[in-house]
Amino acid sequence: MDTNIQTDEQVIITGLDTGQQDYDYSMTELAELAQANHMTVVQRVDQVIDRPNPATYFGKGKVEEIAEVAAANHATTIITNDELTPSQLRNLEEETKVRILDRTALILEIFATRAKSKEAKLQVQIAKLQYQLPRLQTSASQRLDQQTGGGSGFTNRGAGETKLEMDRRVIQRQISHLRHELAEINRSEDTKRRRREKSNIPTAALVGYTNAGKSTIMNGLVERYGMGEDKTVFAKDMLFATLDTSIRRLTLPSKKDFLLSDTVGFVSKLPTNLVESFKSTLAEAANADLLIQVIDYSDPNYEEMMQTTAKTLKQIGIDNIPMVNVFNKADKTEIEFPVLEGDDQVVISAKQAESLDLLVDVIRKHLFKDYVQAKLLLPFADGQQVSYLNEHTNILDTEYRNEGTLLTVEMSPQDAQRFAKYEV
Ligand SMILES: Nc1nc2c(ncn2[C@@H]2O[C@H](COP(=O)(O)OP(=O)(O)OP(=O)(O)O)[C@@H](O)[C@H]2O)c(=O)[nH]1
Ligand SMILES: [Mg+2]
Repeated sequence: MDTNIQTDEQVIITGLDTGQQDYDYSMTELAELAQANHMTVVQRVDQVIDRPNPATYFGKGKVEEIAEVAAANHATTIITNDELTPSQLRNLEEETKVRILDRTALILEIFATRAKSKEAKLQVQIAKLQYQLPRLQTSASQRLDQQTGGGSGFTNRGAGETKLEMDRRVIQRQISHLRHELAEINRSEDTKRRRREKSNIPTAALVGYTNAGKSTIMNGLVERYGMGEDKTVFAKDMLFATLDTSIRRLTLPSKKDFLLSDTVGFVSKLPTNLVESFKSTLAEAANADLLIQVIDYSDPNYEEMMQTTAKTLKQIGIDNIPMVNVFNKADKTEIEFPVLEGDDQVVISAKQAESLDLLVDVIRKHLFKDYVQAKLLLPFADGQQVSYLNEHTNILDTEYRNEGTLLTVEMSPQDAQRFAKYEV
């Protein structure tokens, strides 16, 4: 069943402008997140204030205004730009009589509908339960009021243990159970990853803001350099189209192989629980030799998006991997594709296959910079070694001598070591 099909819900988005630089942008993004969750934003309400009200997030007058705006627009949900404390959430809901969804819960809802693989589903489920855990009180205490005694189904209920404590325990147990399941999956993923590491193939990881075009670039490169296999990934104009990591092996014309990974995109204020839960998915990027940051150059907020990516990478603990910037979707801008200075940035359009080669040049310069050229003299008896070189290295020149074959070869440092004894 397609869980994405829902009836559109009317919502209002609300935010506190405490003077933060990227406030407007984060509100625009909040509206996009709501749309991604199949909601129709009917109004936006802002409050300029020094700091949030600890009890109700907004000031008292504003809460009344929001309740009125919600009622007048038949909004069934009010979305807040920040994650609320459990008591703020409860108080706001009581005072407005409308469901409150904070930014974190909204992102969790989107992730939950998008998750397809077992791993992604587990990760989202863990993050959701962790979000719920400190927020149980309202519903639990309400249920306690309604309790008629007995028949709760729990036989091990100790004396004095409240319904709330019980609910908490159940959730904690669920979390540890799900973590266990996830660990099982990761163990096998780990094994696969280690195997890849051993194979000594350089690895690049696509990272960046959601909807920037990472998966489209991946597909474009797979089509060009993926050795004829149809292994395209899902790419679509929606936030969080990708929630898993896919890895593809690509072979450049000079027999240079590398692995390219495509993974979940970022958004500002990505909930900590979610980042934590998705660590195993993001680990692929952490193990890369090169990060390729994809940027939607046609988005007026692309600089803020770059900052978000930088912050998120830091949050995951990735801070010492070389990174190149790929300014994508240039076809949607007025900008001519300029050739940028240096080897660390490039302007492309994933929709124009030729421009992908500009990116390939950048990748090549980084991933294969340790490659060396050497002249090797292989005796005719060592024909097997020649076939290996033919298959795995870039042979620039071949000469037949009396003593054997003289090859000029470009190869990885590992291969150079392996063939050192043939060097002339
Ligand atoms: N015009 C234009 N559209 C592009 C370009 N690159 C990607 N797109 C479109 O942008 C949308 C998002 O592309 P994806 O490749 O799914 O983006 P992503 O970065 O993988 O996004 P997530 O998986 O959600 O993080 C799709 O509709 C693509 O067709 C480009 O260079 N030009
Ligand atoms: Mg994607």
